Amino acid sequence: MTTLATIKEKVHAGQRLSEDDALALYASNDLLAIGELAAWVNEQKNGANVYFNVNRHINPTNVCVNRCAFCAFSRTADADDAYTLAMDQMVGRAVEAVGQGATEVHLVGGLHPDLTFEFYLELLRDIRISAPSLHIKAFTAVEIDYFAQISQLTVEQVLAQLIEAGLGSMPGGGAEILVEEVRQKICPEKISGQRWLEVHRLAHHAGLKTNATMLYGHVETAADRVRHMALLRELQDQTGGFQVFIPLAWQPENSPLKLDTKGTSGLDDLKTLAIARLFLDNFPHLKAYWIMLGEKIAQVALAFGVDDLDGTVVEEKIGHDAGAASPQSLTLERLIRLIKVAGKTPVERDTLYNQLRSF
Ligand code: V47
Ligand code: SF4
Repeated sequence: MTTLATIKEKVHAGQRLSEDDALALYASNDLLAIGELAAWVNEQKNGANVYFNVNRHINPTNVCVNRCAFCAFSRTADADDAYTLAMDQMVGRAVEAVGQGATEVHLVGGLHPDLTFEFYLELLRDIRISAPSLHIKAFTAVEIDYFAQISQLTVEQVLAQLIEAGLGSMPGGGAEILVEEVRQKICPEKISGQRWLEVHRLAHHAGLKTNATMLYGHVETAADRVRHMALLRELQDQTGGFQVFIPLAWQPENSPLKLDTKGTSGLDDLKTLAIARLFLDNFPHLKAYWIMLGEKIAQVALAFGVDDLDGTVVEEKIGHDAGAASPQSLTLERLIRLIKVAGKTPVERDTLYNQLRSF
């Protein structure tokens, strides 16, 4: 029988936790003990630093050929509120972001049936020319795979052309839960979990750093979450290309998936973050994405093993279309205050976790 005491011993001895250990943590009600252990591990890795960046999200289009059941963002091309931004609108937003101190643009969107791969290459080139100081973090593994399909290129070739055009790193979206039975229920049209991992493996081989997410709080079990994290940990052992793990609390409004939930509980959010910190021993960073968690839980998460709060964001659609109650943007001052009040050191980072300034 795995007990919290034996897990604690293992963690203090630097031993890796098993999937059974992680399940035992999920079964435990001792949230504070789990959090304290996760905070200790985080302290060894990151000291008192809490990272954030100044960034701006741009979602080129909400038109998507997939119909993921949990998603309230995607539209069919003929829907009244379908949109596709023009090239100059997107470049304009990137330039505006630089004026507001941003160092990163986060670019992800739907799988549009008519936009070409060339359109996306041009978008990267134009942003690079007009806003050369911005790091472009763009396109989930799902989009990369789609570009390969529509251009009849291999994923390796797609990545090489994107990098040449200005791609700096990849965000962690599209992972959902990597377990196939869960994907069949929530996103049957999406690439498989194995394909998601393969695209990230190829991105790491191409020299890109990438992030990894986990969408939780829908039909998945604790065992599915732990399997998901085990698959990420395995790939990270092989490539070392992941920077940060980001659990995404599912926002349940306006999507086709109707479940008897008003969203994840604060307890589940904190436990999930803490377990991730303990289980993913080879991930340097753990992000509490305040957009989905809300500012308050994200702040409390800083005492549960979290060392990153994402960024200022500006104009978030994916969570807000699904009812997220958080604001669309946080100012630099507010992020700094949130972190300071928690007794930590706010550190502005760039996308690749280089420290820019601390406060
Ligand atoms: O892949 C979709 C998720 C992801 C909902 O890498 C939802 O730094 C909650 O991946 N409720 C896209 N989540 C967002 C994403 C992300 C966000 C911030 C930072 C980074 C990073 C990545 O959002 C999708 C999907 O898993 N999602 N619908 C929803 N209703
Ligand atoms: Fe499309 Fe992404 Fe929404 Fe799925 S989650 S429907 S792939 S936009």
